[in-house]
Amino acid sequence: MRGFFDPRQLAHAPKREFHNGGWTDYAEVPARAEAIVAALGGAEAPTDHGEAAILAVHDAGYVDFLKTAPAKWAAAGRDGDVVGYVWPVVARRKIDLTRIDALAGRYSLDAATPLTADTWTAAYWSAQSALSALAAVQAGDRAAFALCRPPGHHAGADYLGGYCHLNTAAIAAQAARDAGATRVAILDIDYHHGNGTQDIFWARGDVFYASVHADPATDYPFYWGHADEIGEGLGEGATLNLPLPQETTLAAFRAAQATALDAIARFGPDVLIVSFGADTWEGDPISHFRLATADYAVLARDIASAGWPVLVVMEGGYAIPALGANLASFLAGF
Ligand code: SP5
Ligand code: ZN
Repeated sequence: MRGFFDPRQLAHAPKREFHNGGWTDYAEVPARAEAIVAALGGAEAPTDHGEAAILAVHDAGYVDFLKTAPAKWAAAGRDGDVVGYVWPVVARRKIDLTRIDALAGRYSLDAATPLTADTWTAAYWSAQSALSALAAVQAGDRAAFALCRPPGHHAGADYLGGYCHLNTAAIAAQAARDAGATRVAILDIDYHHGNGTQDIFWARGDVFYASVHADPATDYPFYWGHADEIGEGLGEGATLNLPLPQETTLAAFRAAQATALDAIARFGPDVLIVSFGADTWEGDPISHFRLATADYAVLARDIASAGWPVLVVMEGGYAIPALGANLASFLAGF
């Protein structure tokens, strides 16, 4: 299977994230991608498909923020990475924001996803890796892999969060639609619910979003991913959430994924995009499921047996010594 990755995706390296009331080392480190590239024995450089496919999903003001916030932060005399500390939760007003702190709150979901001067470039090439892998599938490959790092599924049209800036799965889904696919399905099997992807396609019936994830009652992102979230308007019934308890093992995860695949089969996609996270692994440092390395091949075979063309985009997974083997197991299942 072809795999895509650009070394410029490594440049994004925030120092720390805010978690449990204090600053801690940033978990979404460049070494994650290096471990995966090593396990794959290399990856192809993506083609530059340009910014239009990104702007087909993301708000122009948000994209401008990603590009310019680090310089504004430095101009305000700040050291370190850009991070918000005030969020416009109540009675949001449509007003022009200029202060960097106002922008950082307006365009973010959490304080765990700082921006550096290199974030835009890394996120841009992460999106290009997704678009290049999509092109491989459009050219006839049955499956292709995009080593998207930074990841994407927590990022909405106009906000970052959960280590994500550009929603690579959503960008690929929209690009597939714009290239003529009538129906696109996204299966999200990262440990965390993909709130950004759900949000982007919430009111649309042409992109089906199904997610198997840790119950938001106990896990990030807390506010989204409950079973009663099914979409709205034209999108009613095109969102499917299958939350599972901490300590879940293969049997229950596989059954939930089968439920998702049945729903996707009823939807009838032209192409399937899999948001794959290896943070469901039993030894993941920030997560609490109990999948074993060999389990990923089982899950992948279940997906592949449905027969749709598949684009796999990388999301989370933080146990670096096991990351390459977990990803290799999953891809081998195809
Ligand atoms: C793409 C993805 O998997 N994002 C996950 C975001 C989860 N954020 C909440 C948990 C953060 C825990 N961070 C601990 C860092 C220890 N140094
Ligand atoms: Zn995750």
